[in-house]
Amino acid sequence: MNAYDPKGGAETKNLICSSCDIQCTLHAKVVDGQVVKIHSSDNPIFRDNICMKGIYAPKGFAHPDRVIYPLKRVGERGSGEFERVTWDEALTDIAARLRKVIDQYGPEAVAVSTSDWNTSTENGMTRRFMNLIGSPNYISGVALCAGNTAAVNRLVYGWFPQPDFSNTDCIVLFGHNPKRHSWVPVFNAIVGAQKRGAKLIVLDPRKSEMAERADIWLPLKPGTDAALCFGWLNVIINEKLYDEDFVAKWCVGFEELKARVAEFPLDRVEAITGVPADMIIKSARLYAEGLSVIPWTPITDQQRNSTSAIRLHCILRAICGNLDVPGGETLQGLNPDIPQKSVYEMHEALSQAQRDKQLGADKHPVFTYRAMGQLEDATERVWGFRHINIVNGSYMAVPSAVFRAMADGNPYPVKAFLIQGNNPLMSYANMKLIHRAMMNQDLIVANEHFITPSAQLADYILPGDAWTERNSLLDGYGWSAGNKPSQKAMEPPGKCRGAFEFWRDIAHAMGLGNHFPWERNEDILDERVAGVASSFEEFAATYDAYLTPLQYKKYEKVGFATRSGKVELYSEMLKEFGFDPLPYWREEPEADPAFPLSLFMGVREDEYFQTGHRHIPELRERRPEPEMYIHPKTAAEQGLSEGDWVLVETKEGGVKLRTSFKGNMPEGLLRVPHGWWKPEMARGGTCLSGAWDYADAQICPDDDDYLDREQGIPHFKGVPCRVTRIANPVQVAAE
Ligand SMILES: Nc1nc2c(c(=O)[nH]1)N[C@H]1C(S)=C(S)[C@@H](COP(=O)(O)OP(=O)(O)OC[C@H]3O[C@@H](n4cnc5c(=O)[nH]c(N)nc54)[C@H](O)[C@@H]3O)O[C@H]1N2
Ligand SMILES: Nc1nc2c(c(=O)[nH]1)N[C@H]1C(S)=C(S)[C@@H](COP(=O)(O)OP(=O)(O)OC[C@H]3O[C@@H](n4cnc5c(=O)[nH]c(N)nc54)[C@H](O)[C@@H]3O)O[C@H]1N2
Ligand code: SF4
Ligand SMILES: [Mo]
Repeated sequence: MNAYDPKGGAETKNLICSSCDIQCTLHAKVVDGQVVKIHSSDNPIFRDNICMKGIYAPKGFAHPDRVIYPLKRVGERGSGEFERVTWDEALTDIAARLRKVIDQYGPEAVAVSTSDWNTSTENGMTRRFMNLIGSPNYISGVALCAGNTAAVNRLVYGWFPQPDFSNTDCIVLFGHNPKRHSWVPVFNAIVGAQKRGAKLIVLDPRKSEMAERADIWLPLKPGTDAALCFGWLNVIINEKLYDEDFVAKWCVGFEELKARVAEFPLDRVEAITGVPADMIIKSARLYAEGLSVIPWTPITDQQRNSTSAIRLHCILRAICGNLDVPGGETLQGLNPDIPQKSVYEMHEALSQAQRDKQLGADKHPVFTYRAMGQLEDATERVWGFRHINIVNGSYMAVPSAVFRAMADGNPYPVKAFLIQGNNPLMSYANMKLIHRAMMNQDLIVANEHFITPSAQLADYILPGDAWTERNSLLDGYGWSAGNKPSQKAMEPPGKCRGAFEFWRDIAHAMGLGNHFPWERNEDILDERVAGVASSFEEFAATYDAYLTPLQYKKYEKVGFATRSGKVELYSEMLKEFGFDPLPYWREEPEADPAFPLSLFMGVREDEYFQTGHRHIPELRERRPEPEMYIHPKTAAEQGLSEGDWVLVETKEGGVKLRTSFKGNMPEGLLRVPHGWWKPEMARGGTCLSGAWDYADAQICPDDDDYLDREQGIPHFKGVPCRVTRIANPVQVAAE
């Protein structure tokens, strides 16, 4: 390969980074068919949006451990040993084994787990395949992230809104803490808004980077966000700071809400959250004073009170007049010119009988077909299409229910598990259960870049292409109406193929090829942009982003996409499902003296995205080990010194971490990082490349006390725990 010559000989391509899920527009310098450098876009809108994960991405893609040929398991499941096979051999066997599972147990015995990045590149083919075979059992990491938030927002006002950072007066971050190397575009948008004079309110138990920048920091106890919202509503309703006209015309259930809010006098809220009443009053007034935004946050989609907390955010937005106005939060709907990927998902092909089998929907219906199906008439009326799937978070099965069915066959067996670029063993709660579930499968296929702990349990590992190696069209997760093209900058190595090809090829091998008529990924992309360009190539050469002007207050013409056509402060649908129709506060389970401390899973690592990237030396040397953050005083009480290795245990299990003193942590609270394993450690067996030592999923409980009632997603914020000093863990090296 030639050295990179900045003066000439290089080609520049416009790409969207998928090394995390925020989709920065970047440039790639290509020399002799290889990406030699990633740098920021010269478009002034995107110029500052880049982080170290994007910059080092080509190093990761060129890593010698990358899987570039299809691999087939040899030896026992979980031995971690594989041999090279051809795509044809793999696909023929996979199709035959899927057929066998379907014949024996029914199509619902096939489950799929995917992830955030994948939504940007598969053009709806994942759900299309599942709907055509007849399986409703799709799960995704987004069930613990923006996906479930999107579904709850749809219940309240029919869409998942986007904050208008450019025009707002006030930004409220419920824990959410974007940084210079974490969700950079959001960080830059907030910093830009502050420069313009917008105020910032941060709610965080820890004095985070964003809390440092805030006008008001509310140091609430972990897991108490919903209670804090009740405090704000109390002030806003009592002081009549809400938009009375909007509430009268466009909301149902205000009187009932008012009665519920009256159950939360500020002394009660102060007792639950630990935030002084005068701070609650001051911040509530600031929120209600002008136009304000509550950007999406993962903090409230990972709590036992998630559904209530997310609904309370929605209610605050609605009654304070922030919905679908400039400076508030916009309900963008579909782009009128470019069909989004939901259109390709073919949810209409799945029969009601198969929808009814979706795992977990009986107990926790909110993001499943059971609840989302009830919005279809309204969705069609308002948005012109029935089966909208925002952030891939609608029509999902409940992950813990799927793993139980995989492990124990209850209520019916799930025996084949297709994984697309997700590390499911480590990306949900209760890793022991997930491990048991995976060990009980007849077929596991992992479409991956690396032999992750999950892939180590697979029958086949099929090599995926990377974002520098494919053309794709990103439609803002179907959440915003903008579309961004990403140009292929180089050929994938070895036999790597894209997510589209993965589903297309499995579908063809199973005789479903007539529903997958596109020969190449680019054929679908051409089709999608046909309304605005003669080909995807032309589209990508013309637009950095394709946007149409936003229209505000669309509800005045078409209403909201809910059953009542209004904002549902009170939900008849939830009542019919047997839940409280209003948001409520659910107390923590009784304290157990064996677990005197508390922890939360979170604070993303700047260097890595979720469970990925630990193999890139330039990033790993910056953060070699998983770190438990602890206040020095709590550490002293526990007899710990900086750098000590500890076992942090919940009632579910233990995880090994290195102690790191942080003065900005509250006393008694520990931070556990998400997603640690060590690619350099031994594969398979009882090591699974360190997943059994370091992965947080081992200590995340998923019993009823720790699952949100309406959605069944786990509680990560404020889990009782204890900490014990241990010897430095032994690192079993890979051969
Ligand atoms: N226990 C626990 N679970 C969690 C969380 C937590 O904090 N704790 N966080 C939750 C949150 S917020 C989220 S967003 C989800 C995230 O869940 P995911 O989005 O699944 O994220 P990752 O763990 O990064 O797994 C992605 C996998 O895809 C592979 N990959 C990356 N790019 C490509 C590609 O282009 N092609 C192919 N074929 N593979 C690719 C990577 O190697 C990696 O193994 O996890 C959720 N789950
Ligand atoms: N570099 C990098 N960037 C990333 C990611 C990554 O893995 N690496 N992941 C991306 C993804 S998928 C996501 S979801 C986001 C997540 O990123 P963020 O939204 O920033 O979430 P976290 O970093 O987990 O935690 C943010 C803050 O929540 C606080 N917190 C903990 N418990 C509570 C609580 O109960 N209530 C409140 N109000 N605050 C609490 C923590 O102290 C912390 O300061 O980051 C994205 N950006
Ligand atoms: S923040 Fe970093 S990793 Fe995420 S999309 Fe932007 S450049 Fe890529
Ligand atoms: Mo996330």
